[in-house]
Amino acid sequence: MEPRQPSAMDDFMFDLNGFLILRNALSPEQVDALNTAFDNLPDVAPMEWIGNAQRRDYTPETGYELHNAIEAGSPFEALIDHPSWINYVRHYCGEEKSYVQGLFIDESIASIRKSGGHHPAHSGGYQGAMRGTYGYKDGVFRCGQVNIICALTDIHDGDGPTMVVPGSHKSSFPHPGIGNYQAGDRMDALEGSIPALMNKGDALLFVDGLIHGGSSRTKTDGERRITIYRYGPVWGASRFGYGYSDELLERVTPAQRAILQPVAPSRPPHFIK
Ligand SMILES: O=C(O)CCC(=O)C(=O)O
Repeated sequence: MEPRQPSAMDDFMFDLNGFLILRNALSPEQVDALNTAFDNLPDVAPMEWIGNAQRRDYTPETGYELHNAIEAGSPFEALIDHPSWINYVRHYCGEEKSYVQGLFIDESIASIRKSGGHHPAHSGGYQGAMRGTYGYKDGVFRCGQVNIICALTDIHDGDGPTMVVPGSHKSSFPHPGIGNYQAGDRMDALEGSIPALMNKGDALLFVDGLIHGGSSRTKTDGERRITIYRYGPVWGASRFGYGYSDELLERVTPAQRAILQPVAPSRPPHFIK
């Protein structure tokens, strides 16, 4: 598959709203492979490890969140530089036309949400961390972090869609409806927010500085399944300190390795064991 390229309309809408929905980003075969991988994930307790991936739920309400999911098998590895979005994230947060151009993935998550779960509202331009900042200047994008959320199940009303407040990546004021993250404000009725409704295989791309969160999953049966990959510039570091195993780094393609480990350690020969 030829990599998709961001169009002039994509750039316009991303700048305006802070997000895009990439329809049919994953093929039906990739969706099936990821769902099979999800089926086989052991139901470990929070903070337990599965190989080099760790269950680390953001809050008790988010439900099962497996971090460093890239280490959970080949269907997750295939997402590292997926042709449906790799040129988008390079364009928006890859420090194009600079001396440090390139990408790094600092978080990769497999998320399973059951009835009642949600992810609290957070982010926004007001006092936003540089890590998630939105930037465009002198003809280049300079975002700190761009996320790709892939829907592996249909995510319609009641399924707990991710919600965003369009344009809030540039807001100069705090949203009066959001307290602090730990207070767990729900996205559901947040003024100005809209749901990102997706069919399985679609992907939501957004700058992390956009107000966002996961609305309440009101359906009582089934589960919502997504992957979340957070891309940033090559000089970024893993938020929770996860690293990649030597086996993974040796197995992936050179292009994928350049994303997982863009800056290999430089050491004099006598340091190398
Ligand atoms: O679970 C969701 O729908 C949103 C996830 C989210 O807000 C995040 O990972 O920052």
